[in-house]
Amino acid sequence: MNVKAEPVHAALETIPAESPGAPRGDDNSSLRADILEKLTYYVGKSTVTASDRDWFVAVALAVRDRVVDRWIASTKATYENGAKRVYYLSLEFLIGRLLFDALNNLQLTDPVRAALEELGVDLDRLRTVEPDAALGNGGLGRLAACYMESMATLGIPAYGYGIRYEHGLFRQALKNGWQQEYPEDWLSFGNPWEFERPEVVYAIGFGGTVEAEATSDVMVRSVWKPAEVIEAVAYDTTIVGWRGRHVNTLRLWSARASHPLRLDAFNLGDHVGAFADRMRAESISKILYPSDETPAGQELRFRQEYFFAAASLQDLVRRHMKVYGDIRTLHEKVAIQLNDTHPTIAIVELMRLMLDTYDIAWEEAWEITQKTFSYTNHTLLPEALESWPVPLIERLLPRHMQIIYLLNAFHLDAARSKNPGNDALLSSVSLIDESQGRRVRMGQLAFAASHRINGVSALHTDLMRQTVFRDLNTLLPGRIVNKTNGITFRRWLHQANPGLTKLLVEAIGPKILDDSMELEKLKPLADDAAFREKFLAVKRANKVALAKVIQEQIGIRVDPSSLFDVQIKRIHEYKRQLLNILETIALYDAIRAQPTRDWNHRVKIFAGKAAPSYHQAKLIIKLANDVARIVNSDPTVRDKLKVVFLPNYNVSLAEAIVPAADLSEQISTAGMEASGTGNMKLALNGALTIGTLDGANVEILENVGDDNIFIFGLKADEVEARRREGIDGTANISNSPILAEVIEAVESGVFSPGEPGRFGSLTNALRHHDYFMVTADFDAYYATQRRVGDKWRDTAAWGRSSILNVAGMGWFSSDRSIAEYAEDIWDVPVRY
Ligand code: NBX
Ligand code: IMP
Repeated sequence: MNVKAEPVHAALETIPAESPGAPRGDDNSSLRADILEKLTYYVGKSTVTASDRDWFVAVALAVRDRVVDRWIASTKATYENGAKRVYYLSLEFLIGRLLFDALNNLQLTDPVRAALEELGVDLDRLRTVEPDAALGNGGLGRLAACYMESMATLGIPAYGYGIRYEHGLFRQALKNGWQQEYPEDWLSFGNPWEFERPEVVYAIGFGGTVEAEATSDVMVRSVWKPAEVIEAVAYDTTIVGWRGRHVNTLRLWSARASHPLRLDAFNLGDHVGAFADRMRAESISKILYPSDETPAGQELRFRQEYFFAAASLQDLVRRHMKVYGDIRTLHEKVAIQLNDTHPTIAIVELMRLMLDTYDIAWEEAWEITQKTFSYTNHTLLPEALESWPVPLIERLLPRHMQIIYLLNAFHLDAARSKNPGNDALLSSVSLIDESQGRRVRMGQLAFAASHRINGVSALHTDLMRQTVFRDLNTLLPGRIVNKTNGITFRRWLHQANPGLTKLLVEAIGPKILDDSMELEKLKPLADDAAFREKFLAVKRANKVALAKVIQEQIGIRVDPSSLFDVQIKRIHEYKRQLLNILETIALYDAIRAQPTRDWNHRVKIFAGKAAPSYHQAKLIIKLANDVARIVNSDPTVRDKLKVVFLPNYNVSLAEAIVPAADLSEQISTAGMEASGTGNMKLALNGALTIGTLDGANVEILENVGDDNIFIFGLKADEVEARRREGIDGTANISNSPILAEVIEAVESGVFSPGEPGRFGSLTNALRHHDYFMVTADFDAYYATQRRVGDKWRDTAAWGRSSILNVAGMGWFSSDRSIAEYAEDIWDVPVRY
């Protein structure tokens, strides 16, 4: 960050005197000396032989030392003041790079840059050698990362718990326009941020039997005797809050065999077989499941879920018992947030620990559980709601299955007595689905065990109440609350867009660095022509930088004065990249029909990964690339239209694209995108949104005003009504000459010469099974894109709207979201 951020408001708190390490200086010469020391004695290289990666490690270690002082102080303070702790359980943390997070939040960017300059090393080059920690699929995982940063910023004693996947989300390459997946290897050169904790290790059982043991003449306790035991080893990463005020822990678990090799087999000469158990155990933390929105459904995935839930619970219960010595006070000192249903088995694990280890009576155990847990729902798509076959749970976790049966019996009894004779309600709230083999519904279980269940945008929360959780909401009213998502401005404004941040600080003062609502002060400047010039100059510089990335990555030259029209997110039918591609083709047809008209110049920028087994999504990627090839090589089109698909979308690529976007495509079928967070990042960086009334777009509209956003298309209730009428697209297509021509072009092989049938499954779905309402929304989308084009011609009007977007986005800070969770769900204080 180039911003000179004087800590005028919240001055850095001094590190407590009893801080164990020698205090490390933040001046250039101390930093330079420390970096050199790390390079020499930890990396083992001289300045002559050091590679960029060596320098990166040396810098990371020098910065990490400065974090650790604060980390130990924060942890100690939490112990000393008996504060309630928040545990954020998530199977995904999509963190990205950490160097600039730490530098920026400790205000060390400029001193480290200067120290390195004296050593002849460029900090920005080092930045790019850090691999992304891609331990997540998309929005859900990135949200967890933003929330960790905000919890530290707000001084909430919080732990993130997850899995230390050896391989994060796959690397995407494009081969002839087809997605290819390659394993991701972020740990191959080591990870300077993590602390291995070989002494923090828990036994995790699987399989086996449950036996009844008499504990007295009248009491019997269940004892689970697992057949297989795996070890969970902790790895800690520090999470630094803004201005280094507070530092939290992200604790990720790695799986290890309890017996690394079978000596008997080894001695008999079976050198490979001797390691078989080890391989099997370690497979649990090998790889992140790359499917989002559809549950993976495999046994290994369920083992991952239990592995990390059980390790996390043992760890937090140990910590609680160490300090308070009484499991009955758990809910007073601990709040556990479930990031979607993936960690739901933790609920049953806590019940098991209380019943079988601590001899707590059922009623009381269940009360403590409900007061401790809360659950965030991220999707309503029925196919995305997680459920596990009863026989699988019975086999892997026999004691847990018994507890689930008991929970369900009590739960259904309560439901029956409140709603006698209502069988439909009973089967809808049941924890066990009987419709397709018996399966445990993790959403229902998470709901029943939580005092709060939250949606991630206002619309999504309303739809939760009306659809998936309608009956549960009647049975257990008042638990559903809305906590609209947010993003951390430290990463998505200060770090990603230093140019804009600097301008904002100059224009409205440094307070914006601490209080996102200060951005409102920008509003009057939208009408100030001189400010608009400066603002657009920053955007222009960011676009030049992105154009360079595009040229380097895929060899396509784009004109930075074009409108950069951006759709970056996972590839999904409901997100409707296809709608965008069809409009691109329509625009291409129009340009070819009248090549000499005074067209706006546009660059359509796509990026995103498809789940490896998601056929239609992969075909959409291929279509985007085929359209790109034809359009980009058509001499009649030239700079009027370029289509770009950037491979391997990840957090770091997002940080390059977001500040350079003019138009943000948020065009999901209404009712299907729970919130979206990319929409917030793009608007915060001055992109105007073209979008449906879906997810948090609704709240973006409210905050930026309807003159500064392009809303189109069916609303959620209209989508539902249309679907009831049928989802054949034939009439929509025949009523839209433009769309008809576009689909015919695709079907006739214009973009797939020699293979006209290539996109048949996409076009057939459009014609006869248009569940995602692409044909129904096409004309509205096309017309709205023309309004976008008209506005773009009026630079002053565009600049004004762009500024008003930035000005209106303060509410979308994850500090606001987390403050709401703290107050309404966790009951913990926040410190600004
Ligand atoms: O969570 C996303 C939603 O689609 C977004 O609308 C929302 O903004 C975001 C944060 O609330 N969901 C998501 O990213 N889901 C997954 O990545 C996912 C991963 C694994 C899985 C199911 C869903 N089994
Ligand atoms: P844990 O909370 O037991 O996982 O320990 C994590 C870190 O917290 C330890 O390495 C200590 O630095 C610190 N810590 C643990 N127990 C105490 C305590 O009782 N007082 C202050 N700090 C503690």
